[in-house]
Amino acid sequence: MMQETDVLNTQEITFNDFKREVLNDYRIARVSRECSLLGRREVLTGKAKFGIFGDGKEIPQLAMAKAFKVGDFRSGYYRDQTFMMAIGELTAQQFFAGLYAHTDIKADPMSAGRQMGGHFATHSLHDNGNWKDLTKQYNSSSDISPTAGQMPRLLGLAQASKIYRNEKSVQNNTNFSINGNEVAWGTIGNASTSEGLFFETINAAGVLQVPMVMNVWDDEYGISVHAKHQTTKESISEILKGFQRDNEKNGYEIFVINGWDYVQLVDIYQKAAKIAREEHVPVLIHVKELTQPQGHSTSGSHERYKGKERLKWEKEHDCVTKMREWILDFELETETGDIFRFVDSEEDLLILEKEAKKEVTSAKRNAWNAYLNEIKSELSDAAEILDNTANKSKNGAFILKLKTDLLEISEPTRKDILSSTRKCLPYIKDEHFAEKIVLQNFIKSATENAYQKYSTHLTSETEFATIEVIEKKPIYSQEKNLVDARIIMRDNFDAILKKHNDVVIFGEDAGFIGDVNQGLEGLQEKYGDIRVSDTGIREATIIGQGIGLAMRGLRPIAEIQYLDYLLYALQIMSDDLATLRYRTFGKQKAPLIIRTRGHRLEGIWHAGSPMGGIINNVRGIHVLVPRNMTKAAGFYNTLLEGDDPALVIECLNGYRLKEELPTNLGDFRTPIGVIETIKQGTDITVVSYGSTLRIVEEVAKDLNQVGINIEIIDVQSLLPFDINHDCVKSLAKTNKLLIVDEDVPGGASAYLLQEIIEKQNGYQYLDSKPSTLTAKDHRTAYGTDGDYFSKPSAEDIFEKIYAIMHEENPQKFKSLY
Ligand SMILES: Cc1ncc(C[n+]2csc(CCOP(=O)(O)OP(=O)(O)O)c2C)c(N)n1
Ligand SMILES: [Mg+2]
Repeated sequence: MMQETDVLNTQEITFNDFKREVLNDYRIARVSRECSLLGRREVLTGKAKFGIFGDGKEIPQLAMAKAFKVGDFRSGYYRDQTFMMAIGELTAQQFFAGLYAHTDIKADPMSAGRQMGGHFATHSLHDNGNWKDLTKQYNSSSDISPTAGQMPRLLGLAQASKIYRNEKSVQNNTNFSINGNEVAWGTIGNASTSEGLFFETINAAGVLQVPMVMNVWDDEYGISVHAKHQTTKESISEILKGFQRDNEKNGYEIFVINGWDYVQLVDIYQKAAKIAREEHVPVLIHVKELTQPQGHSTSGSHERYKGKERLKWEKEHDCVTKMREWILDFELETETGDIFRFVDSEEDLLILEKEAKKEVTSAKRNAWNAYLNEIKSELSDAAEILDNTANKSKNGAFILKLKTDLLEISEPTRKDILSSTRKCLPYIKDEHFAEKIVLQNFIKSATENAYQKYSTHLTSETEFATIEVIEKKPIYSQEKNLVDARIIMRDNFDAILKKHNDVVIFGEDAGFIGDVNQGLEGLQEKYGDIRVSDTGIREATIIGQGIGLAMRGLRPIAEIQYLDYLLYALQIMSDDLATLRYRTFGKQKAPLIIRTRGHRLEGIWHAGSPMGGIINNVRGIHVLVPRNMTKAAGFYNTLLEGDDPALVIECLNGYRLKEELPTNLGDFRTPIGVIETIKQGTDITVVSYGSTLRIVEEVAKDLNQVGINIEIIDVQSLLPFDINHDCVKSLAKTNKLLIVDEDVPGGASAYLLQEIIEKQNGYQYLDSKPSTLTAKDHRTAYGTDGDYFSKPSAEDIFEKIYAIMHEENPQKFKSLY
């Protein structure tokens, strides 16, 4: 039997634990608040460029952190510093290092100074590019600035748990999941829920029934714009009520809570986590009555647009103030009449608050010193070199001025250092002395250092870099086995699904019917509806799904039904997928493969080949344009050996053409960044890709008839393009260049021209003007004639090449017109 005294002791211990936790939470909130207050000052005094902080949102984040477990993922936005601090993934010093853009990944683990402060991340990868054990750490996918841009990826992060729990083939991937118990936590501001991406994600997560907890931090504003202009009924939970699950239908669990109510928040977050984690049901938590004590960001002041009443209300409802009041008022009386309190008097809290302030002040100082020390040492080297150069130069007075101006800058940057030293070079261009070489070397090495800091990790630089994957040619059996090309796709995907347990393929019509062109025919039946699945019509979140799944160790192949509709997904590819590795300094990756089909068909929205638009937007993603299905299948095989994201565009009019079926399906590999010369020739180099290649090949025969022997190069890979610089070797032979594609004028053809003429120095070999032949500026009109008069035809190509030859030798090639 338990004695009465034991009960008391137990209670006492329990209460002490509780008290410790509450006071620790309050301390974190205070530290976070002090960071926001001091952070704003750092921006306003010019030490940092821009500040956007988490003040006014502290308390719900403490509750979220308590419910957040190792293995879980966050996909959130710039208000979440308190959460990151509460899970132990952000210190005050790191917070300031990010604000100052300290380029050392150890100082600013969020992005090595590449992102604005307030964009949070954890490290999923070791330095060598291998995955860490994500089930043993707290995970935050790296934030992006476009509002609601964090939503699509959240869907995939949540869906990964569902796949790991239900799909046997991946249950050995223990670095990523323990029985699918991980919850993906989204955070978003109230105003950003107006974005389509939010609604698309909400709907898709409800359909998929994934363990996602969506948190809306509602402060009634989006910068200066009030909720009445943002949200119907001014309430996101009100309008999403129809998503509430009931006894008959799946849906969401929806909670509404005030953001200053610590006790309720802790309770609700525990409930929400349990529902999502155990039942795999998505949850919406609408956290209302939050505030912005310092306004939206350092770019303006909220007194301009909030009335006195609102400002007063915000002061009273500041969640940290409210928690403080609660701590002071708290009294628990036991049955025996004992009274428990968190603090004896306000004095205790004042001490805690003072300590928090002191901690942040010194963290700020340390971060600034660490940041500045690196620059200072570079600065003193530069000053010394300028001094020595001045001593030797007849323009010494000008150079000394550069030096003194540099030393007078109160917060010097690398830009100042390089700018001063580079400005010195013209002063000494005609002089020769040893110090000049020292200066030149200083500039070279500073530039190389800057490259490492600001320009690396665009694509994988690890041993898994796709560009390093070795080519393997298709092997054919002795008897020629010609098949419809879509069979090659299908059988290769079959081989892929068999070989790679972690591959999942999904898209509109990709599951049950095996895609609109039957490239996945029968594979859902064979591998189950988790590995080959249908999705709703929602391109942006199909990509987001892929990004999230890839970030949790799966190898998704996300299908966008037609290239024309990729534009719906292009924003998320550009802002999120393409920048992920870069913006985390190589600490996160999403090797997502995007499969689509396009180029030549007929119709304004059924013929697009907007390659220039795409390649200009997705640097960081490989863009591959195979001319046939064997090449395409080989690309998928290559990509699965590497760890870069890629877009593969199959030729829509190629599925029914005959190709020979290789025997090494799933194994042969098309190399990335390598062109293929598909016809040798001597007179002109014609560079093309995708569906126009076949027309060029046809035309080559007609040109032969008139004595013109063209060399045809298949680009195959637009990003990266021709890493071995093979095109220029062809130009050295033919001295003439024509680029043919079906993009708009100045689209991908202009890019190819720049690569070949400028980067590969092709201009040196040219005897005539380098040319492009593209589609018209407008989109492709419908029907055979629409196509003929919109896109380059066989006759257009023939005449263009003939005209180039005519210009060179009018006698031999008489004018056609
Ligand atoms: C796509 C996009 N549009 C506009 C912006 C500029 N912007 C940044 S934050 C913001 C307001 C967001 O308000 P809300 O979602 O309520 O978040 P809060 O800052 O209030 O927490 C806007 C318009 C942006 N970053 N991205
Ligand atoms: Mg808001």
